[in-house]
Amino acid sequence: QQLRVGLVGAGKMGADHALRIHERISGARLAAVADPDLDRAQQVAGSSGARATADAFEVIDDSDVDALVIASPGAVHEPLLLAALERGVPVLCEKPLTPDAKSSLRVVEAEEARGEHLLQVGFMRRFDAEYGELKRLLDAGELGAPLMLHCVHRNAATPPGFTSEMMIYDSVVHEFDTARWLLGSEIAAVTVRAPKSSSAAPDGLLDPQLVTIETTSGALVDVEIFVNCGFGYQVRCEAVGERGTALIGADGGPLVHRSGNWGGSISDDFRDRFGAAFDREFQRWADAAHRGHADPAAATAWDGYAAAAACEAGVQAQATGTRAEVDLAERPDFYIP
Ligand code: ISE
Repeated sequence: QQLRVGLVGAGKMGADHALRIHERISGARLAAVADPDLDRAQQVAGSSGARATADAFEVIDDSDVDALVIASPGAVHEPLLLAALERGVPVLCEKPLTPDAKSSLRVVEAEEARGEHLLQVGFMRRFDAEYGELKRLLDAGELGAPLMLHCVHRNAATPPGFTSEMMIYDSVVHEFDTARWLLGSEIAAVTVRAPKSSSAAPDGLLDPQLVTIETTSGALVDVEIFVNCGFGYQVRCEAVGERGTALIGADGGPLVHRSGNWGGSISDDFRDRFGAAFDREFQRWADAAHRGHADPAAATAWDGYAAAAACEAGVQAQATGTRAEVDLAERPDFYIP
């Protein structure tokens, strides 16, 4: 019996995930697609045989749907997630869980009240082979106690309307999650500074920025976020421990010599750089959803909430130019692994 997946949101990520389910994930098929733009929903449903509708709740309440992928904009996630929890189906929700900490906490509380782990947040880096190896090195103590992470997060260019705040809550949100996950610690405070902006950045965008993250374990994380770097999509992380360091995201792949040049190539966007991670995330999610719950390796609703709280501190630090502390609720036992 194949897992019948309902997809809510048929934009860039939704379309990519539909293709992934259709072509690469075993044991799952696309059963229904919702998007307020019905044409887009129909296009994404395409040849998969899935039904298309403009109404997300029609898909969420559909008894022929066993599990949901939510890939609509974060601003509309809360009511969708609450309805999915009410129905009791497993959900893979693209980041962010919701756009702010308060609404994320309401989702956390609703899941806890239901008493089942049904939600997971699409922080795909947790499924990347190199991030996985770095996590293993840190957990095994092979680098000694972790002291710092040096992170680089670059995009070739921004879509229209991308703001300085989005560089924190849409981009650096990944580093908030990976820092918490790699270091096994919550985020205590955030500081944001910026050099003069690149002349390639759209008017008014503070690009690049330098974000410093303090964890409750006493580690420091620096993040260069540069979203109009021009040359491609690049994500690096170097962990510094008491006895060693490890770097991931260094350039790899074939070294090509051609027409007076040597070198390699670079991904142009995250769907390429993290394609294998998304595939792994989805396959594991589908396997767990068959058993009626979220994948225990994935980011939970609590992780989504903690990332949202860190983003709020980050946006505040950016606006004020001073250090902002993260205001975090107490973690319920339900979310302690
Ligand atoms: C985008 O939403 C992502 O999640 C990408 O991984 C990130 O690199 C980009 O900056 C975000 O806008």
